[in-house]
Amino acid sequence: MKKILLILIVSSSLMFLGCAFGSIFNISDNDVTDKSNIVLNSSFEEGDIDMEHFPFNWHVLEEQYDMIRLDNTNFRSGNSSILIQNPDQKIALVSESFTIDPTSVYYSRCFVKSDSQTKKPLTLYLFAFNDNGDRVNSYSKEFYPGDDCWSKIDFVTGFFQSSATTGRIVINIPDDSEQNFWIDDAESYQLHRFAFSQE
Ligand SMILES: [Ca+2]
Repeated sequence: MKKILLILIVSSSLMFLGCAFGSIFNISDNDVTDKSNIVLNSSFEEGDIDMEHFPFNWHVLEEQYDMIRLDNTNFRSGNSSILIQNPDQKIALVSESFTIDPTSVYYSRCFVKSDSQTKKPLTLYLFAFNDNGDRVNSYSKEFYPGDDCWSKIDFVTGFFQSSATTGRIVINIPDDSEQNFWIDDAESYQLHRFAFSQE
């Protein structure tokens, strides 16, 4: 009973704070090698490079469309990444939705690169929604890209609200018109399920 109570207390705290809990579960790249990434077009390989077109299965506000395109000269995996050119406003890059099991632990990550050290952070989010489309969980992590190399942002999440059924990855790019930003391999993996007492 004490164990169940402890789980409930930790669960309530994390839901309230809406934070990730990497300190509880230490996840490495090896933990996802036999798992399936659930984010569609996570490597930004699907789209029309010749038309400098937007990648399939990702969304952005219509007025920001022209600042974003696929790039086949800079990529971390495959043959392309997404390039955000000299953004003079904040841009939210939103994935297609995917199914969430609220009793599972998820590992999410993306890789980012910029021309030089940034003063404003780029933020990776995992949002969970219920069947009505209401956001019921929000997890995030900030990162300051720099040094003209690919860097990883990642976090582990769990203890979702029981009503959570779908999720989306969102990448917030800062307004910094002196920078180009590249993003590749924006992924999420379902790792483990929690066991719950049936009493
Ligand atoms: Ca790629």
